[in-house]
Amino acid sequence: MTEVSATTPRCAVLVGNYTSGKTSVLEAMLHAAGAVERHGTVGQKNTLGDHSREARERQMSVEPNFARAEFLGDAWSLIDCPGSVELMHDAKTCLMAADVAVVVAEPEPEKAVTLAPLFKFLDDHKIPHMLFVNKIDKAGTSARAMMEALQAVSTRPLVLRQVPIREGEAVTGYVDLVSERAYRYVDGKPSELIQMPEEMKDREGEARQALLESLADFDDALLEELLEDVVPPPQEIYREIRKDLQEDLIVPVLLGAAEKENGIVRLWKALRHETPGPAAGARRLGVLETAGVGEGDELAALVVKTFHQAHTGKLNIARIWQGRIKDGLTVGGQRLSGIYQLMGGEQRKVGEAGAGDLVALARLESLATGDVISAKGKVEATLPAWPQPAAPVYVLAVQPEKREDEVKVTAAIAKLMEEDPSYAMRHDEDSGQMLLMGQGEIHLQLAVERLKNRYNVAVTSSPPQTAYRETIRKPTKHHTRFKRQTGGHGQFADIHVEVRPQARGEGFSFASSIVGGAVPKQFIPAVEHGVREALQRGPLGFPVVDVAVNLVDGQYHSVDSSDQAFKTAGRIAMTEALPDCDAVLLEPIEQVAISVPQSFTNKVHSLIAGRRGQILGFEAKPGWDGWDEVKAFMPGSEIADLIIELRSLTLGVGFFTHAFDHLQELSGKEAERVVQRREPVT
Ligand SMILES: Nc1nc2c(ncn2[C@@H]2O[C@H](COP(=O)(O)OP(=O)(O)OP(=O)(O)O)[C@@H](O)[C@H]2O)c(=O)[nH]1
Ligand SMILES: [Mg+2]
Repeated sequence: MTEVSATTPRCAVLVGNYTSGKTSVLEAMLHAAGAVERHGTVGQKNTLGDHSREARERQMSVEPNFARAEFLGDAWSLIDCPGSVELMHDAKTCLMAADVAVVVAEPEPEKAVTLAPLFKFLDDHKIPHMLFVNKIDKAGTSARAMMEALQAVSTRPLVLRQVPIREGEAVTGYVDLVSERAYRYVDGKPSELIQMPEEMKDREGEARQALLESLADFDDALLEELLEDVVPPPQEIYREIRKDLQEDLIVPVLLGAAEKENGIVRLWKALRHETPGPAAGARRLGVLETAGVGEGDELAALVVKTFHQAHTGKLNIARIWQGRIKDGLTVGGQRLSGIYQLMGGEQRKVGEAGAGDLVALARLESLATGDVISAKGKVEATLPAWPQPAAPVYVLAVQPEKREDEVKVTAAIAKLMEEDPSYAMRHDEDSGQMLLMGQGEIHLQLAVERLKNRYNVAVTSSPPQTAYRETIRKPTKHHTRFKRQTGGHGQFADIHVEVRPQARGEGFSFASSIVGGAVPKQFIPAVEHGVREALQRGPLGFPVVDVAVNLVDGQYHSVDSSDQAFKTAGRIAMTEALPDCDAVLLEPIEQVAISVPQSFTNKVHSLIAGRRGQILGFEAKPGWDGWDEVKAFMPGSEIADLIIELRSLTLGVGFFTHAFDHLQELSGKEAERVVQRREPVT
């Protein structure tokens, strides 16, 4: 591991769409900086990142990877975030530690749209970011088409800083548009300076002009120079780029191929020269105000990720924005004794950490992601712009394989939720099921695997039950006499009830029009109790709603009548009466709002139609340039796996929210299927 340098450490966070190559870029950066000896690859499962079992098995990042490196004397923390949209919450909270974000993208123009939600997040939070277009080694497309597609999803102007040099199909190097120098890629090593190829000159001149014009939009002096045909010196251009990046006015774009380490030293140098120090990030986040300290040396730190580890307990990853943190600090009633630097799966104990550093704080139980720490310990307030987890879009009913594990499962899921608040858990009263909710199939599979691997509890999972109801369409009158003679006291209750349907949503109501004490007052609540019990499961097998019951007459016996007898009579009366009332199934209808880039809106219309939905309308999504929001009513049963189809239709970027709206009659084949699937009473 490299030693920490004297300069203030900075933090770069690698983000981008799924499999764009972030973990590969991390590996290449670490190798180029000499922080790891061997350049591992994701395919060979020997990268520093993705060391967890779940990540290696999938060959994808399933949690952020943390590493440190020193490049040309500067200390850096690097965070490589998972790219899957289902794991986006981790990326968002880790971005709260960033001095700069490096968006790792792919060159194919059609993939650009997948970056839209991420760009929006970066833009909304004003996080300085650059774009590293990876996999340039297999790029068939022109840089121009690629830039156009990427620009369409970024509100900030993208500024291309390199043009690729091609030999036939292959990209063999690049021209740096600021220094106007040409380089040839050398795999696994820094690029070699070469003579600028003659045929590149026109293209280079054009691209350089575009770069200067973008910068001139934010600087009058530069604009004047351009108008007067004065060529600005490279130093001035670098200065402008640095200033504009730091103010989040532009997005510099660099090219490369992580697996071959092409373009990586260039990326490092851009980061080195242009990334602001932690004071800027602290201002952007308002972290000092939240910590209640002024600018200076007083401690202000922010927890951006929490891990629960089976043996070592809780680990909180914190960025120190200002001041120093030392062992011995009391946080939430506990004494801090364990500050670690992280290098992939390796942890190195250090007694303290200073401004700019990113460290793991061990065994502080009361601390969690989003917490701000000052010298007084954990601060009550949270950051104003702290990212909120997305509402769950996918649900599974989970059941421990061993019944006695129920408490263990609940406790373990609570830990998973602390690590990633975009999980949720709920006990469904209706079905008695424990529902685990999250951001998609992978997200929930991961939870199930982690329960097993880390907490040693095995659960089975199944799709959740839909909360069907039933109601009646016809009124009826019913007479029940309940009479039993068993030794000593007998039981006697006699009632006449009228049952009638109510309007949708009115629920259940019970009344009594008994006169003259045919059923004594004290027994009437027992009748209602019995009626309610019977309504828990109607003739179709589901809870009965929107029914009015009136107790109109009855008889009692001075010795044998009791609460129990009248309750039983109430239940029997309903069980016998309901089959005469033309029962009908009710299915929950939810209002959904589906958000997609406009090019996918038509697909969403057919998606809704295919799921028995009813479109209510669509409009441009506020705050989302080029996106629509389609509103529709959709049956609850169709929402369970909606996200899977929606993502597969929209390259993964579509998302939705939903809320119960009303119950609606369901008949025909669909209703028959539901009734048949209903488990028999046991
Ligand atoms: N051709 C080519 N393939 C690459 C390059 N960099 C990464 N890959 C491949 O792209 C795939 C994904 O690489 P990762 O580094 O795991 O991508 P990631 O962005 O970390 O993926 P997630 O974290 O799962 O989102 C792997 O199969 C890599 O081998 C590159 O420069 N060129
Ligand atoms: Mg990765």
